[in-house]
Amino acid sequence: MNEWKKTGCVLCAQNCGLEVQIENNTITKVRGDRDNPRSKGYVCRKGLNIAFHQHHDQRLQVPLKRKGNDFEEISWDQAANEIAEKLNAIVKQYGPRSLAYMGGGGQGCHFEAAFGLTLLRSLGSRYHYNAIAQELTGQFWAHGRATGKQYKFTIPDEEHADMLVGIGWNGMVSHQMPRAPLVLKEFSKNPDKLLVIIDPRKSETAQVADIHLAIRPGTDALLTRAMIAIVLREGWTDDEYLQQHVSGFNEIKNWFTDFDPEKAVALCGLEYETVREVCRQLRIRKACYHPDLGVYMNRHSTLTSYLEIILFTITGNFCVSGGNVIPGYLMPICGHSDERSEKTWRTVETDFPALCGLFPPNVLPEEILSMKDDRIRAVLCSQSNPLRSFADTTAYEEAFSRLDLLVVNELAMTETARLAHYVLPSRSGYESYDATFFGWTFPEVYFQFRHPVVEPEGQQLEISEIFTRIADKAGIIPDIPDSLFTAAKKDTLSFGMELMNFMKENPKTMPLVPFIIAQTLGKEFGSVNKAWLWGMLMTAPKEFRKNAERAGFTKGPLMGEEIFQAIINNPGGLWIGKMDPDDNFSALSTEDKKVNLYIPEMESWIQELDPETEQANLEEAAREYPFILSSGRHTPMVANTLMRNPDWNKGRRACTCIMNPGDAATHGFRDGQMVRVVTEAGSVEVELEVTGETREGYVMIPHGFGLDYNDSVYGVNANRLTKNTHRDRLAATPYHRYVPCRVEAL
Ligand SMILES: Nc1nc2c(c(=O)[nH]1)N[C@H]1C(S)=C(S)[C@@H](COP(=O)(O)OP(=O)(O)OC[C@H]3O[C@@H](n4cnc5c(=O)[nH]c(N)nc54)[C@H](O)[C@@H]3O)O[C@H]1N2
Ligand SMILES: Nc1nc2c(c(=O)[nH]1)N[C@H]1C(S)=C(S)[C@@H](COP(=O)(O)OP(=O)(O)OC[C@H]3O[C@@H](n4cnc5c(=O)[nH]c(N)nc54)[C@H](O)[C@@H]3O)O[C@H]1N2
Ligand code: SF4
Ligand SMILES: [Mo]
Repeated sequence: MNEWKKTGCVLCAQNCGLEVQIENNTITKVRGDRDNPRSKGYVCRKGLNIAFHQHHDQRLQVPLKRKGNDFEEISWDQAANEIAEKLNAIVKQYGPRSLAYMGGGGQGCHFEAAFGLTLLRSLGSRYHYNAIAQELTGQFWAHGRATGKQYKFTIPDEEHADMLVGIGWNGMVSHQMPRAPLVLKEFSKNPDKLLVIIDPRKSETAQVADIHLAIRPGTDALLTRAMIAIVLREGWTDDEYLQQHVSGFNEIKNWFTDFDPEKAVALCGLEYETVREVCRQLRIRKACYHPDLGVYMNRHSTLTSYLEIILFTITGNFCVSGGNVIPGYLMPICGHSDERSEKTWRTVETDFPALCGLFPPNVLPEEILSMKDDRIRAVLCSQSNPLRSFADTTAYEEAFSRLDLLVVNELAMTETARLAHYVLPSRSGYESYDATFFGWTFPEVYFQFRHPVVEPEGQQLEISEIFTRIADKAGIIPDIPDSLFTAAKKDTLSFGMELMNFMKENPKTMPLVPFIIAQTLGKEFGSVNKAWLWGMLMTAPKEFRKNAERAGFTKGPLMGEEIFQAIINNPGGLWIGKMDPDDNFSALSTEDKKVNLYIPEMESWIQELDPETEQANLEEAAREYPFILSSGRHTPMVANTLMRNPDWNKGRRACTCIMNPGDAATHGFRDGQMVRVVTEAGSVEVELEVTGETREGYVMIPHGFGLDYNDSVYGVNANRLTKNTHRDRLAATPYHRYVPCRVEAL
């Protein structure tokens, strides 16, 4: 009988545990892995179709170099040599600000990040662009002020909560927490638990909610300000908690007093009494919240994130079991960068700072098209398809075609790859050792290091290996003594000792340690990623080791080795730590170990937010464009741009523009007809689907379509309709859930 091999799904951040069967190097059967401690056997339709992601006609096999409008095959040596030479030349002539790295891993393959970043920094640049900076950076920034570090954001501790508030989140379809549909159904069915969903439409998740607040699109900031005002007015603050665990509350109190919550709630299209009742429940229950793209990709998004933190903190639900908690991890998903510091880099043309160490994809076209000398001229792009994924495809096309150097590390010949000077074939999540750093849990700390389950069929390499080769040719990697190679051949213990000695004698090479490990232990292991797992564990911070000790690993110098072996021996995932379940405050990085609520810069933004001003702003947009478009709807037939072969959706209506029956009747549209959707950025022609899944005035098109597969384009590209300059003032995240549009008959 064919054996089941353990792996994981790489199609969304959950990375559910999977078991697969392989025949002739092909994935033939898939099921959820019941032994996986985090996903416990759960799998969705996408995961079951993972073979469509792994095996398709557009997989890249060999390194390619642009030749006119086509590509020619070249050797890895030539590719690494030429790219290294060009990078050095560009940086020498125009300075380090001319180089950007757009990558770091999408959903399931994050091990390249250490190598891409080390290469970038060795060349002097800090311009790390990443998809996280088009959704999460505003939320992480607000958390950074509250918790002390931007990577110390919180997640809902839904397991111990009796109230879950979903804000702009359709977890029944998009997940975004382990086994989300099962968790949501449990909240829905259990009479002791309360599920509140704030969403303009009756989404799949709103349908199972106890309370659905069908908010007017784009007004979450106003609603949250009103909810804080209600809590203060009614005296529903948790005063003992505030005393003990919170700083800065007195400084912000009066931002909410001279404000009319009744009027605000009415403008949000909601009933005051229902909103008031939700506020009361927040005070008396163990309540947690899950915000998502409905607010991250919307008007006032960073402000909304800040207000949500205030609301859940003053009601005593922050950093406590059953509330929102700082999760544990082996490696945080991003860094911390204080935009108030002179040292933090800002973009040259648009003057946005790094948040969480990341720059927002929304500004990259302007940074490339800038007239300034130190504009961006070279981009290293990995595991990302900006020409379909990021706002304003037209701006991206223009910008990317102006680059002196575009290198794309890809599985497939994508829309972005087609514009590249070099396209480098990399191994997929099923051909390599790799992992996600998205696997947040509380209090247990989870990790899964997947093993390869199929062989690469061409010359594909791990991206970490590709970056190491480029760094080598660029002269970045220091001379490595024979003793290190010899020790690597022996065992990891000897190697560790030898590496420590080397670092002591050559402290300047410390930042290059990923490359040094890649060249030595990586060769021995036949995998740079596997060697880097070892490297990470050897340098894991004190906090991680404390958690590991709580989970039963032995304190002392051999702990890293012990965890390394445990991870390698459990390719299906395991618990590698446990946080203190009774004291999440100890995870705070603020000096006083209190949650800080005072962000002085936000005062004026909050004061702008009154019902009159909001009403005027909302009506202004409506004058020219009667509909609001959600450019991006996560349906079970979308997996970002990770499924290029449309056959996995055969027979389904995968890419339509949905419209409410009332609107269709008013405008004389019928289901199935073609319409033109027009925005400031452009227009697309798309099939109309008339359905009660959306509300009046709100139309939706999924993202992740408009992909070219075997010379046909499937569905429409939602990012022809989005303008990259419509963005959050602080984090520059896009307004994908609030795109004013017109719908015309064809
Ligand atoms: N099937 C599927 N699942 C996925 C993905 C996929 O491609 N396909 N991608 C994954 C990724 S990368 C991500 S980031 C997540 C995203 O996961 P979600 O954020 O849950 O996905 P969305 O479909 O954008 O759902 C957001 C909800 O916000 C609502 N909304 C729109 N406007 C507003 C508003 O003004 N206020 C409020 N409160 N709500 C509003 C929408 O109606 C929608 O129901 O999904 C992940 N899961
Ligand atoms: N208009 C609009 N646009 C959106 C959204 C929206 O709601 N509306 N949602 C956005 C969100 S939330 C996200 S997260 C982004 C994601 O956008 P992207 O960052 O572009 O990520 P993906 O679409 O997941 O994958 C991009 C590419 O990575 C490649 N890839 C996957 N795995 C590997 C690997 O192991 N190695 C290599 N070399 N390549 C690999 C795939 O082949 C694919 O071409 O898109 C977003 N774009
Ligand atoms: S929930 Fe996400 S990780 Fe799990 S099977 Fe579905 S797509 Fe894959
Ligand atoms: Mo995302």
